[in-house]
This record gives sequence, structure tokens and C-alpha cells, in this order.
Amino acid sequence: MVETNSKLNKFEKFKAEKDGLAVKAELEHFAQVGWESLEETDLTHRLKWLGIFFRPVTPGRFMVRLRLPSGVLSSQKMRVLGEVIQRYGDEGSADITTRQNIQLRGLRLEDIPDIFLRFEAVGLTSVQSGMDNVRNITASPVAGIDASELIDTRGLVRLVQDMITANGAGNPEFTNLPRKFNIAIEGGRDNSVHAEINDVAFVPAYREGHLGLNVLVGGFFSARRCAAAIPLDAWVPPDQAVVQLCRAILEVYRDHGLRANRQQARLMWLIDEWGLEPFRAAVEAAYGQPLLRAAAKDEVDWNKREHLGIYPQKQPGLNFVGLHVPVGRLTASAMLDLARLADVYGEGELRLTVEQNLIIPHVPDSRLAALLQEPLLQRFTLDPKPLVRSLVSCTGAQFCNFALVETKQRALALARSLDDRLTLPQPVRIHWTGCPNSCGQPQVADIGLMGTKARKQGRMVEGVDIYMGGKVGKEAQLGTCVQKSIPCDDLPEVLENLLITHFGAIPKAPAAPG
Ligand code: SRM
Ligand code: SF4
Repeated sequence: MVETNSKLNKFEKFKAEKDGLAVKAELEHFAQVGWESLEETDLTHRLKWLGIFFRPVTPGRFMVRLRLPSGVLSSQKMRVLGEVIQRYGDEGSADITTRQNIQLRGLRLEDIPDIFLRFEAVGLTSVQSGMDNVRNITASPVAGIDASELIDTRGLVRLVQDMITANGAGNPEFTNLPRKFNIAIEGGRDNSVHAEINDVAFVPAYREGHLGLNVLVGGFFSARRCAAAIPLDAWVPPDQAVVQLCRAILEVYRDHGLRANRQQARLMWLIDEWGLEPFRAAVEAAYGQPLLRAAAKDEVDWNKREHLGIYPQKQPGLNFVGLHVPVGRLTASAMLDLARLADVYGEGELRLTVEQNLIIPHVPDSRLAALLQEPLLQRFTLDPKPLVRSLVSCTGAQFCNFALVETKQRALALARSLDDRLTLPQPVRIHWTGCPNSCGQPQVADIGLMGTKARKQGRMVEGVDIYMGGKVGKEAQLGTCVQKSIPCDDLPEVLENLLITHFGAIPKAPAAPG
């Protein structure tokens, strides 16, 4: 480690005193004594190593963040997750996250040891999903079923997660990183994972006629700085090499990442400090053999797909059906129903997307018509209107204490009313994020809205900074802030004007009276 102990930030100090994963052995005890008796750092920080998040906005009601590699889960897992929140009535809910994952809400600490046993029984884990750990590993949501895919990455993603978490048991080798860490492994042509915003991303590329993966490093968003990932100038075959390279990069980051200033601790800061070639050399040394230079070009040459509606799979006669889940919010009954739909119409599997939507794969041609009649598809539609369709939103003030504004409900209400008032020639991707941490990825959106405080008629009110210019898919590019501190109350008019001026929206004729 570079820094001396006196230079470590307070997070580093508490991690050095007691590793986050240590609370695993204490969970039963915590559940017995109750959350009010817990030592502050255990409660608000260390529990996140198990994926358990104390929510200051709803004290006593915890959030649990799962790990769902590639966003794939069985109907059995979905049923268990639905049943877990069902017992909390109206307080229980769930969200599909911007990393193809699920977070459960409303949980009581005393129930969590039992809940974890239920998770274990079906192969679910939430370990190392928060704080200074590797987040859910993302991949194409149609890996293995997409007729045009180059590499089915599901197995690789699973292997990388198993390496990082010791098969879900928790792996002390990687529980004290300098900061959070994001990994994405894309096997398709459309960059469905937003490779550019991950600390490490793999994208398909042919090298001397062999199909493998080029490697990007250093992408991240933070309140202080946002950076797109840059090429490591390395190529690996799509096998154990991916796991070994992830391990090597994580070891370099763990052992040399900057730990003095928490605002400058993500991987890109280390790459900046060292320079790319010395960083690459250190990774190569940890990898234990020469790294091949990158293929001259990668195979990401498509626009990003949105996966809503019905598409034929590469398996003849089967289809995947993409459902729109408004701002990713799920109830227990919807989750149980989704599990049933996957069993009845598919092969008991569900997929999640980074747009916070859901896919039912493996639906035979003969069952499509019946699936479309299911009442849940009135709510989770296949063909929503252009603005609601591409809406993404972070958690916001309802549950997140960092939030400067309420996001999900406001985002949905506004998108619905603009959809009613405007005709749009194509979907416009609007992303909401409640604060500069950028969990809702406003920088990848056509229009990104980031919560802030604004002034209106002499009063401080909820507002947003507006981002534009984000591009996804083959020409991915980060958007930038174009307007600051717009009061949320003014947004209907401001957004309407932006949509008319930049996206070809046409106001609809007002409905005739009577
Ligand atoms: Fe995030 C912290 C929610 C994706 C950047 N994020 C948080 C916390 C844990 C803060 C907290 O303790 O309250 C939020 C939990 C709120 C809650 O109750 O849900 C939170 N982040 C989310 C989720 C749920 C947003 C969503 O509604 O989908 C996403 C969960 C993903 C997952 O399944 O693991 C989520 N967060 C992201 C992303 C997007 C991504 O990964 O593509 C980013 C930007 C990309 C990145 O990290 O480079 C992101 N979250 C942050 C940051 C800023 C990190 C930094 O380096 O400064 C924080 C704050 C922090 O870590 O200190 C943060
Ligand atoms: Fe919370 Fe801010 Fe992340 Fe939204 S962007 S979930 S408000 S930390």
C-alpha cells in the first residue's frame, strides 16, 4: 500500500480496525440484540459487506442488494425474493437496478439470518455487493439466446463472481479495495452493458482470426469526476484468462490503489498517477505472463438495443419477451406473478436489463398469444410510449439519504404527462439521478437529470442539473451538463421545449371538448 497509516481516510481506518466481512460471523447476534444496539460503523457501513443497507430514511427497515451475475435468475429465485418482501406488506418492495440486479426493501434485521438461509438454499447471495467491493457483474441480458451474439459470456461472468466472492461465501482477498469496483463483460455487438462506465470492461474482438475480448479500464462516475474507460491495450481469449485478468487487475488496485482521499480512489486515479503503460506492466506482472496487445478494432458495431417486445431467439421456435417495468419498481405480487409466467410460458428463467426492465426468455411460438393475454402485461407492457419506454431512475429521496430530490415517482409522472402531450418520432432516453453520485447514469442519457437544490422566488426548492449528449452502443460517449439548477416545478415546460427543439417532438392537438 502506498500511503502511511496517518494518511488514510476514515473509511480506511475503520476497515483496518475490522474487516467488513467480519460481521458475517456476528449477524445472528446482531439480529438478536436489534439494530438499535449495534455499533455505528457496523450498522451503517460494515453490514453493506453482506449486502445489508441500513436506510436512515426508514430506520429499522433495511435494504438488501443481491448479486445476480449477468442479470439472470431462475423463477425459483424470483419467487424466494418475492416471498421475502411479501411478509412486510406495504413496506416490502423491490427495485431492478442499473446494474441488472435486484434490491429488496423493508426488511427487518431480526429476519435476515433466516432470509439468508433461504437465499443459500436456492443459490442466491448478497455478499460483497456494497461499499469497497466489486458490484454485480453485468453482461448482455440476452447472452446465450441472441442469434447475433459473438460470445456467450454467462459462464465467464459466473466464474469471475465466484472468484471474487469465493463462491458466494465471501472472500477476504477482495473485501478491502480502496473503493467500489465495476466489471462488465459484453459478448454482443451492441454494448448493452455501457462498457465505457465500468472500472474494467471486456468487449468482443477478433485478434489474428481468433475471437476474444479487448479490455477497457478506468471508467467511472462520481460526484467529483466522471471518466470514460480507456483501452488497456490488451486482448484475452474468452476463457479462464478473463478470470485471471480480473484477478490481476483487482490485486493491483487493492495493493496500490490510492487510499488517502476517498474522492480520488477509483481505479482511473491510479492509472492517471502511474500512467497507462506502467499500470499495464503491473497488471501483467500480477497476471504472471505477457499480455497480448489489443485487437486493432472491437466488434461493437451496433446501436444499443432496448429489448422490449418479442424477438426470436437463436434457438429455433423460441422467443424472448421484454417487459417494461416502470422505473424498475416491483411489488411482491408482481414478482410472484413473474415467476409464474416464466414457469408457465418459458423455461423458468428471467433476465434483467441495465434499463431496469425484465425479459422472459424461451417462450415457444405457440405460447406467445396466451402470454400476451396475461393481466400483468397490462402493467408491464411490451410497447410503452416513447418517453416512459426509455426512462431510468435511481432510488432517490424515498429511500436514499444522499438524495437531493425525489426521483422515481416524479420521473414517471413527468414522462407520462409529456408522452400524453407530445408526439415523438423516436424514444428519448431520459435518466434521473437524485444526486451527483450518478447511480441513474444521467451522463449516458439523451437527457440526464441530476438532483440538486435550486432557487425559485427566493426560496430553495428541489431542482436538477440537465445533461445532454450521452450516446450509447457503438458510439458511446458521455453527456455533459448543459443547464444548472432548474427548479423541478419548471421541468414540464423546460423538458417540453428541449424535446421539441432537439428531438423532433410535436405538441398534440388538445382533445376536443365533450
Ligand atoms: Fe449507486 C452509492 C444506489 C448504481 C455510483 N448507490 C449508492 C448507495 C448505496 C448510497 C446509499 O448508501 O444510500 C445507493 C443506495 C440507495 C438505495 O437505497 O437504493 C445507491 N447505485 C444505486 C442503485 C440501486 C441505483 C438504481 O436505482 O438502480 C444501483 C445499484 C447497482 C447494483 O445493483 O449494484 C446503483 N451507483 C450505480 C452506478 C451505475 C452503474 O454502476 O452503472 C453508479 C455510477 C457508476 C460508477 O460507480 O462508477 C453509482 N453509488 C454511486 C456512488 C459514487 C461512486 C464514487 O466513486 O464516488 C455512490 C457513493 C459512494 O460510493 O460513495 C453510490
Ligand atoms: Fe442515492 Fe444519489 Fe445514488 Fe440516487 S444517485 S441512489 S440519490 S446515491
